[in-house]
Amino acid sequence: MPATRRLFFAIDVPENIQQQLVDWRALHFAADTGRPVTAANLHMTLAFLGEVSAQKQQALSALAERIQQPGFTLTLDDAGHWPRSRVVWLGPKSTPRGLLQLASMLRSQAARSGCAQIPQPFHPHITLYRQTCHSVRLPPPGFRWQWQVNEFVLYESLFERGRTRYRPLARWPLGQSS
Ligand code: 2AM
Repeated sequence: MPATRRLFFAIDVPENIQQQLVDWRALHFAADTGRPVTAANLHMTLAFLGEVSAQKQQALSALAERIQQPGFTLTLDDAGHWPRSRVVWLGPKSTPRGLLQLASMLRSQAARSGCAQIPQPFHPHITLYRQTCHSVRLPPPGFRWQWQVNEFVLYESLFERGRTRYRPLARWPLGQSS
């Protein structure tokens, strides 16, 4: 077992929506936009933990287990390009309160446990492309995907045979939506 693992808490994207996003992306972005994130790797990071020991992973999992938060509806109706980090993303125009609360709890638990510096503020997004070209033409508004988020996930980020893969390690349910 490795001494540390690269971990993050996230919300995953339902499989049918992963496929819809990939199909829509192929239609609306130029081929040279950047490196597309594979369908199975699409996710929304809640808290990035960085390299974490098994002991710290256990402690953070025990804290995650105790979180009692309602689920929420997530709508993806906004897109943008961050030239500095060279990513194109999808996200909500309006962030659900449940998402903000969940991310804020996980991020403060991570910070108190001495995990990697958590950037402030939280910008909920799903990365669609990495290593983007300088100028990206974004699709016209009017797109929208929506689903009910009922759980959050602890992922390990692996780099194997030249590819990044995210492996789910644990899942925790959210309560009934308020
Ligand atoms: P990104 O999609 O905006 O690049 C796994 O690497 C996930 O953790 C990705 O969603 C990535 O966000 C996020 N991540 C990676 N390194 C990070 C860092 N140093 N700070 C915050 N988030 C990071």
